[in-house]
Amino acid sequence: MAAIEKTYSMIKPDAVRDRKVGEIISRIERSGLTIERMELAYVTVEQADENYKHLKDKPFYPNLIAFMTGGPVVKMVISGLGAVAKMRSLMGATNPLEAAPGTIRGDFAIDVNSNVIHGSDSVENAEREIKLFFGE
Ligand code: IDP
Ligand code: MG
Repeated sequence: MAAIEKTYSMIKPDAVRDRKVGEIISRIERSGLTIERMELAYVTVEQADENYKHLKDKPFYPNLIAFMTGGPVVKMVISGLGAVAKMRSLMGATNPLEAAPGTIRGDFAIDVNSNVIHGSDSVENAEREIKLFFGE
């Protein structure tokens, strides 16, 4: 039985630039999840480093940090039954080439370098990311 939990998500700079915010938010709401907090803001280099520290050794890491700090994102705290897994399934696979049609990445993203949306992968990481991006 799924519990009510919180997750952290952000609409990435590519999707904000391309005016996809409204469509993405309506999918989240339509799924039954609740947007508890939402803010348009720039991610700092420090926040991007912390959020993606598991990828520090990857060749694409410098590009990832530049991409994530290169324009505003929409930061969100989202709550609901099984919110972490539900957001991950709404988002689709990390690589948009593998993301199913009907998922956010499957429908809006072109390649893995700019894949439209972030979502926490566990309840523990969600708590950490909410503190990192909303500061509490
Ligand atoms: P996730 O965003 O689905 O949780 P992670 O493996 O945590 O996937 O990777 C974080 C982010 O790093 C991805 O969303 C994507 O922006 C970027 N990324 C992951 N793998 C690649 C890659 O192979 N090339 C370029 N960017 C990547
Ligand atoms: Mg991840």
